[in-house]
Amino acid sequence: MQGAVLITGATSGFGAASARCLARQGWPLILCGRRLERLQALADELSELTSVLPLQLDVRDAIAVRRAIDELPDPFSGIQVLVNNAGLALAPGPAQAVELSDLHTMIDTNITGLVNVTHAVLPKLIAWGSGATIINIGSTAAGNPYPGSHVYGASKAFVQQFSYNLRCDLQGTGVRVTDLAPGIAETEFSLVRNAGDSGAADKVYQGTVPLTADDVAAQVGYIAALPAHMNINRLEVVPVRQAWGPYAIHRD
Ligand code: NDP
Ligand code: 8X3
Repeated sequence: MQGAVLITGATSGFGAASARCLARQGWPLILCGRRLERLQALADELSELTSVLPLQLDVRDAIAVRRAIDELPDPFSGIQVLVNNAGLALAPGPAQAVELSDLHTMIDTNITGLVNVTHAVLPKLIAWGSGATIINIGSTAAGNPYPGSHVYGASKAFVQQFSYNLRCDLQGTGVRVTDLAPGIAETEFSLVRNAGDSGAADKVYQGTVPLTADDVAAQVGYIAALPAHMNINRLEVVPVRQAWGPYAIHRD
């Protein structure tokens, strides 16, 4: 029997693609995000494949998150898989030049929001036991510093270490935890990061072959369906065209 999958950030990008992938695998889906119309449209699209609950939720609101999780109706109350995907980058300039409020929004969403949802869902995952899974969407930015990554990359380093630390606490419960860390992927991510400037967003992907949302969703589907005795601690996935650069040396 498959329990429900709760996906945060299902209105776009990896989250929406993961919903489509997991629906094809027959998982009941709880689709979360702030834009209810998009959630409703996706739920309508997938309703022939599986049962879907659209759930308008801002992950930054701990009280609303707790209430929504505690009040889930059947058949969605038994959660087997949590996909902590909601997140964003803002303010691509240097840390010393950007608005403090943008830095706070990244911390509130990528760190506090992810912790809010995890803490609310953990009792259900532990109750499910063997075969339950948390998939946290991290990033190559967690361990790969670059200009303008400041709080974004640091928030993904938190996601990586939190994932590892959770594994220690969940030892013996059967609940698995994976930090799924993609590299450059074409979604609405760059449009959000560049405050709606589509020219700047398009430039990020120009002349290269980035990952697609479906590429990342396929990894989510793979991890969710692993045999219950296996745990992938971290899965870093990048396009062939993406590799590391040298240290930047400042010279006089
Ligand atoms: P998108 O911008 O396409 O999707 C982001 C999703 O996050 C949206 O569904 C959005 O929904 C949701 N979201 C943002 N803020 C909140 C909030 N406060 N509460 C609830 N949901 C929220 O980007 P991606 O699909 O690319 O990003 C998904 C994840 O992947 C993020 O964590 C991102 O950091 C990570 N990532 C992205 C990479 C890339 O190159 N694209 C690479 C590596 C990691 P809504 O606005 O409706 O609330
Ligand atoms: C998003 C990928 O390269 O913009 O996490 O940091 S990158």
